[in-house]
Amino acid sequence: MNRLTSRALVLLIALATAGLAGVARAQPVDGEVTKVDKVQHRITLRHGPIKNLDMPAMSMTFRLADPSWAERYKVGDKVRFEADKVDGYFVLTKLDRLP
Ligand SMILES: [Cu+2]
Repeated sequence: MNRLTSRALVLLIALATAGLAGVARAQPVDGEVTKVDKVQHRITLRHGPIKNLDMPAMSMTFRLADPSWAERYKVGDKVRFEADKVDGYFVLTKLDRLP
């Protein structure tokens, strides 16, 4: 393999890898807290489209990566979050309150 071909191949592999990772990686999404369940540690959000979960805007309930979020967030909070599917459940993996 000549040098140019091998460099092109490396670039192609890098692009393909980045593309695959991009599909699966969670991205920040904006939402609003509409319900907090402090007993079961769930938060319901009205949220925008979640690309990594192939999900349109909707209202739905999430499990929490950090149960203490159920104490720290309240109805009406505007949030920016990341979500993933873990063991068949939709889970908030990152959660921040927007000003
Ligand atoms: Cu949803």
